[in-house]
Amino acid sequence: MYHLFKGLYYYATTKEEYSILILGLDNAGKTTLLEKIKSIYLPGVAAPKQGAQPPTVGQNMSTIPLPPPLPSIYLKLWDIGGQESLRNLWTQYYSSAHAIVFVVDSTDKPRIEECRNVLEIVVDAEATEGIPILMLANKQDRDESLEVEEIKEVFNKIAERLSARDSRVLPVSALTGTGVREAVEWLVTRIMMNKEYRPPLMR
Ligand code: G3D
Ligand code: MG
Repeated sequence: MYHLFKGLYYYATTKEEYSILILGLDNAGKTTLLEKIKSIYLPGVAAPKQGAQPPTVGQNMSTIPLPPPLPSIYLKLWDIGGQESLRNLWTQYYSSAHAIVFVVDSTDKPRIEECRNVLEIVVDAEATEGIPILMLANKQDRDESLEVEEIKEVFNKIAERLSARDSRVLPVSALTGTGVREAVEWLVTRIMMNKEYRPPLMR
């Protein structure tokens, strides 16, 4: 009897947890995105403001229980610093990640090639094989931003190599929140479709 109750309690209180890595160059908007997602899905968390994000040293992590009507799971979001010196730390997170979000500053045309090269290294890493990759063309609220179609073109070469992979490019503004729910919903659908290949943790 005790074991039955223990089992029932476990099933009633345990949820699947999926880890999502938020990557991209420094200043792309990774921390703003994490803060925005928190403000949408966690009660009482304020939205991020312009001028309020210090450059990320190390990492920010947040675990978010998704509210209905989304599936009852935890998303564990990792925002790891994007400065060149920090990028070699990313690889340590790959094998436990269920999806990767690659944030692009759509207004930073001079660095778009660097962006492409960095993403290429990420998708070529063995430990990211077979997990969904979402590219976000961020800062779409700014007039001078590249259109999502232009960003798609830049990433076309990688996208060809990703053909067998689950990937997508979506326009967002981490600051205003436009497109952020759609991005989270795409991720949730894909990580759950992929759960046989990369199972969630239970907690
Ligand atoms: P990072 O964590 O990738 O390094 P941050 O990037 O989240 O720190 O953001 C870098 C700067 O871009 C910040 O400017 C932030 O407000 C801004 N930013 C992030 N996302 C958006 C967006 O969608 N639209 C606009 N217009 N700005 C954005 P500050 O001035 O705070 O340093
Ligand atoms: Mg940051």
